[in-house]
Amino acid sequence: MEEKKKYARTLVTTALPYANGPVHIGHLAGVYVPADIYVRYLLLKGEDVIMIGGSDEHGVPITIKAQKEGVTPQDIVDRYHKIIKDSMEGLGISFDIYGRTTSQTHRKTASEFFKKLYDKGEFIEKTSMQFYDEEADQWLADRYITGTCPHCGNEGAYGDQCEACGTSLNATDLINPKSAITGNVPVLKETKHWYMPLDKWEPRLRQWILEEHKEWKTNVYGQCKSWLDAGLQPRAVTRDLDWGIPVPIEGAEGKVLYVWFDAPIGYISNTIDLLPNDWEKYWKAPDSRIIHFIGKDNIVFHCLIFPAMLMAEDTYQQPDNVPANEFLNLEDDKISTSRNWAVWLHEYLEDFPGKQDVLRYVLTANAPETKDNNFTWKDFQDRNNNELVAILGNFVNRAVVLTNKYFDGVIPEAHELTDYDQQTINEFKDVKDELSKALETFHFRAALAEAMKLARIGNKYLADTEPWKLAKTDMTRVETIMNIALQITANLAIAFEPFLPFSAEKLRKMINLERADWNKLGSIDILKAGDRVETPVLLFEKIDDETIKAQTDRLERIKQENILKNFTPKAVAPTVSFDDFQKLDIRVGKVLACEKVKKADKLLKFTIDDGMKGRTIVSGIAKFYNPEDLVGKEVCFIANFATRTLKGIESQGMILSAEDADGRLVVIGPHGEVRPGVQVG
Ligand code: B3M
Ligand code: ZN
Repeated sequence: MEEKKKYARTLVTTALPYANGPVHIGHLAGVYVPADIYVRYLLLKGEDVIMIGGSDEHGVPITIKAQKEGVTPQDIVDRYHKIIKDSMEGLGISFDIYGRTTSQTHRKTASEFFKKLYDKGEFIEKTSMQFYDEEADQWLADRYITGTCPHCGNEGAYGDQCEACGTSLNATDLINPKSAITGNVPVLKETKHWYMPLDKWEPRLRQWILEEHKEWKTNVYGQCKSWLDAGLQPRAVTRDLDWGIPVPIEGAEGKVLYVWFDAPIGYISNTIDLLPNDWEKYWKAPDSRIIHFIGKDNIVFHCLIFPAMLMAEDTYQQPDNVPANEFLNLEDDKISTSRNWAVWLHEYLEDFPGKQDVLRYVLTANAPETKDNNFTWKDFQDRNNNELVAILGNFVNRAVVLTNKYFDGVIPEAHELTDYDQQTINEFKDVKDELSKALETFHFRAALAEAMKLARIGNKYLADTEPWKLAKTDMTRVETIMNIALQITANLAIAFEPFLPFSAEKLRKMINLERADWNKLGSIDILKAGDRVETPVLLFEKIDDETIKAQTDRLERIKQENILKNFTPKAVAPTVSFDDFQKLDIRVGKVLACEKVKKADKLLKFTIDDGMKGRTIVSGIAKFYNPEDLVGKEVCFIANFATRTLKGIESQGMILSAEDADGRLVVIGPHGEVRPGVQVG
C-alpha cells in the first residue's frame, strides 16, 4: 500500500445547503452527520481540525421561491439561513463557523477570485442565444422556462430538465417554451458570458483523480471517470440574473457569477471569517489536507469544476478526499423540498426533544454510503427500541444501577480474572483499531456497528456472569465483574462520542469520566477503583406506536395534498355524435338498500328503486363510503349496461361516479328531486 501522507491539520468542508428551504434528513445522512462524526473523531484524537459550513444563498432556486411568495430573495435567505443554522446547532453538528454566501467577505473573496482568473486570461468569452422575457424585461434562467419535453411530451418540463422522464435539457430544446414569470412566449436574444475551459484542465484532472486518487470511494471515482471519459466542455461561469455577485469586470453589467462558481469559494470565505489571520495555512500549506463532504449530485462540481478553478488560480491545494454519499429516500419515495416530502430537522427537534442522538444513530446506521438508502419511521422506532434502548441503554443502566446497589456507587477493585473475563476483554481490545480504520476510510455505518458491538459484548458479559446471583455468595467475584462492566461502560463513552455526542456526555457524567481519550479505547483501566459513579439517568427511552403514527399520518396527508395539487385533467376523448351518446341509457335511481359484499373489500351491493321493478347493482366504491350513508340517496346509473356477475351477484347496471385526483370515487346524483327511473340526457 501507498504510504499515507502525513498531515498536520485537516480542513473539513460540508456542502453549503441552498437557503431556499430547511434542511432535511437527506442532507443530514448524506453530509452533515458523517462529517460531524469524522470531525469529532479527529478532535478526540487531539488533531487540529476545523469544520466549515454555511448557507448557499445565491442561485435560481432562491429567486424562484421569492417570486412565488412575493418577497425578496434576501427575505428568503434570511429566513432559511436562520432555520438551518439553528437546527444544525440543535443536532450538535460541530461547525467552527456556519457562514453565508451573502456575507461581505464572501462577496469580496469570490469577486477577487473571478477577477484573478480573468486577469490571467483563464476564461473564454462566448456569445450565445438565450431566452428573454420582453414584458418582464428579464433574462430567463433555464428554470424560468417551461415547455413540452421533446422526449416524453410532458407539458411541464423545465429548461434544464424534464422531471417526468428525467432527461437533461437545454431550454432551446423545449417545444412551445413559455416564460414562468409572465407565461409569454420568450424571445431569443444574444448574450455574452465567460466560460471555464474545462477541456484545458482535463489531462491534469485525469492524472490527479484517476491515477493519484484510486482510493476514493468507488461511487465518486466512477462518476469522475465517466465525466472525464465523456470529455469535458467549457462551462459558463456567469449568468444574466439580478441575484448574485456582480461580475467584476467592465461590460458585464446585469450579470452575476454562476452560483456554482461562487458557492465553493464560500468554503474559503467562511474560513477567512473564522481565522482572518490564519486561514491560508488550512488551504495552502502542503501539510494541510482538505476533505469535502457532499452528496452525489455535487460530485462534478467538487471533483472537476472547483478543482479546475483552483488549478487556474494556482495557489490553493486540491482536496485530499471527497467522500460523497448517495441519496436517502423517505418511505421509499425520493425526498423533495418542493413536494414537502421530507423529515425536516427543525420539526424533528421540536417533535422529539432530547432525541438528537436517535436521529443521528438511525441516519448513520442507514447511511447511503454505497447506494441509495431508505428512511422509514418503522425502522426509526425499531432501531431506537431494539438497539439503543435494549442494547446500549440497557447495558449502561445495569452497570451503573448494580454499582450503586452493591457498592454504594464506588467503583470496585478487579481481582483475579477468569478465562471468561479474559476472553471478553480480548473481544474488544482491538476496538480502537477497528473503529479508527472504518472512520478513516469513511465507513461510518461499519464504524457504528463496531461501537455497538462493544455494547453487545457488555450486555452478554453481564447476562452470562449474572452478578445479581453471585451477590449472595461471592462478593469478591462481583467486584471483578462490576469493575469490568464499568470499564466497558467507559469504553462506550469514548467510542460513541463521535456518533452520539449527547448520550456520550450524559454517560461520561454518570461515570465521572472527565474527558474521553481515544487512546484509552480498548483498555480496562479507564476508571479507577475507589472513584464514584453517579445515580443513573436513562440514556434512551422507548418510542411508542402513537408517536410513530403521528409522523406517518403527516406523510400520508402530504402525499394526498401533492396528488391533489398536481392534478391536471386528462385529455378529452375523441368526439362522439348525439346518436352515439343516446346509446347510453342513463337514469336516476334511489338507493333502497346498500351493503358490503362478503369477501370483497371493494364492492358494495345496491338495491335500487328504478321506477320499474327495481334492480341490483354491484359497485366498486366500498373503500369510500359507509353503505348506510348511501341509503335514501339518489344516484345516476347506466340502465342498459350489460349484466355482469361479481362475487356471485348479478349486477344489472353501473352506478356513475367521478374519480378524484387521489383515486377517491364520488357517486354522481341529481341536484334536485326527481322521480326514480327518469332518464338523464
Ligand atoms: N447548494 C447544492 C445543494 O444544496 C449546493 C451545494 C453547494 S456546495 C459548494 O445540493
Ligand atoms: Zn420528458
